[in-house]
Amino acid sequence: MLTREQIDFFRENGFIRLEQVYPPDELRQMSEELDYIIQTFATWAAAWRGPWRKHYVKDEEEDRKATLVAIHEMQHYSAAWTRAVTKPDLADAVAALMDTDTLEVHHSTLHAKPPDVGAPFPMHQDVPFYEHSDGRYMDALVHLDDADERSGCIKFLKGSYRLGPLKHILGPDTAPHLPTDQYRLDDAVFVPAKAGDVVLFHLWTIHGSAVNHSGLWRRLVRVGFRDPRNQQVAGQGLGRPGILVKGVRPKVEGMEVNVYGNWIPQKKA
Ligand SMILES: O=C(O)CCC(=O)C(=O)O
Repeated sequence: MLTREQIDFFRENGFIRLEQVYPPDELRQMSEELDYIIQTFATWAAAWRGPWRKHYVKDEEEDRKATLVAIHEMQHYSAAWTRAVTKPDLADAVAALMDTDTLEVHHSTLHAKPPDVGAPFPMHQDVPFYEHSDGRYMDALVHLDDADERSGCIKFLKGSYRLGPLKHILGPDTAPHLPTDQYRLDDAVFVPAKAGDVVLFHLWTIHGSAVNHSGLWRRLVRVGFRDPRNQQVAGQGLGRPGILVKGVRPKVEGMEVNVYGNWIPQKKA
């Protein structure tokens, strides 16, 4: 269980690192099966693009080489990952921070930065990727490798979740991001973590990360959790019910399950 200090830290800052959520034996299996997924199914051309990137790389060569390996829904490829995303201790911690009695897994996404060339992420909130009606949503970054400033660990703007959902720069040629002159990676605090640690943050916490200059892999898997009462408006996983990891699914007014088991707005009588 979380301490009062941990809950207060999260409320103040909008993020928190939990140490050693996954013990070495579980982590070893997650790591091996993740490598299998990376080699067999993942896309190696997933680096986020856009004009913002020139503020995040040192020169054209670094920009050209920037690489991100990504794939969604690790639990569709590996039983170790099904256990990882539904881990009761993690669900309890997220539910305590969200102050809810019911919690649903919304998605999982791999972000693996290869040695030396791992791509940067612009400052952004995750809300443009999976817009929800309110703030009862948290992301968990499950660390497979030690990550520090040199390997492009996650960085947050402290307390920024209190700004609420912000308007992002969007478009066909760019990943969603916030204006680079107003929201700077240099102003963010970096949160180094060890393999087995989990970094939790609120859906509205502004974050980003730098190029991996370390010579080592920086693999992490983001797992999104929501209160099932918080209805999705748009984006990744829209209409797809997730696995319940705490409590029971409450009946949500205005939504019904269709014949295929997907959530759809209830038809007006
Ligand atoms: O993997 C990273 O460094 C950034 C992750 C991120 O921006 C996200 O999960 O939304």
